[in-house]
Amino acid sequence: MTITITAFDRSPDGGQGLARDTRVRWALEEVGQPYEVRLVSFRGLKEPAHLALHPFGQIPTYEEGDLALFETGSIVFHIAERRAGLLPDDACARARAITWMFAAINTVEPPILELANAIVLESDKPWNNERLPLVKDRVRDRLKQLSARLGDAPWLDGPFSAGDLMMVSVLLRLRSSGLLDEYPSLSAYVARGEARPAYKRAFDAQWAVNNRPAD
Ligand code: GTB
Repeated sequence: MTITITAFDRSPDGGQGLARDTRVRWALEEVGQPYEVRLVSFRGLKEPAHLALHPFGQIPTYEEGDLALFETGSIVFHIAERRAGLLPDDACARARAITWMFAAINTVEPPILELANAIVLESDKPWNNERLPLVKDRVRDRLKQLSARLGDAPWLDGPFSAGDLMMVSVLLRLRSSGLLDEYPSLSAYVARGEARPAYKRAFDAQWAVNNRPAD
């Protein structure tokens, strides 16, 4: 059955891979599942046809036959559950990998999004200079804890899993802030993720869309 995801018609990052369709593309590439992409404009996101798929008017979405999903955590979990390659067979190891998926989006991603908002949306606010260091320190707290848990291991819990895919995807958003460089083991962890052939295919696919000639 054909799988169709949605992505920005033109991502504001110009193809740096930071929009969240990249993590879904990556998961599909890891399990060797071909997919199609429907590009949506910012206006299209808020139109009824897209809102029927995504109540919050965002990308990405995932369609497979009668099934329509939104939320990257749910989409990546769905892909990982149904095809081999992203979750271990052992029940306990599988539960731990799923726990890391939740940790990525529930515990690590929120302060990173807070930082992105502080930098992109709040830089002109009179209180931003005072608040920004606090927001950065909240990100550092999480990075320190994550780095301590990762230690010298290549991945968070045994072989690469959907937990690592989500965690690396979340951490990638930090690169331009320089904060990741303060934690060399996490920088190396993210680099290992980016070096995976499946990530490269996902990145290249979204890059090509975002750098195609103007219509
Ligand atoms: N929790 C949802 C999920 O994980 O699926 C969040 C989805 C989401 O935030 N989607 C964003 C969106 O559609 C795109 S990824 N925004 C449009 C809107 O809300 O109207 C967020 C994103 C966008 C752009 C960059 N960038 O250019 O650097 C990075 C991340």
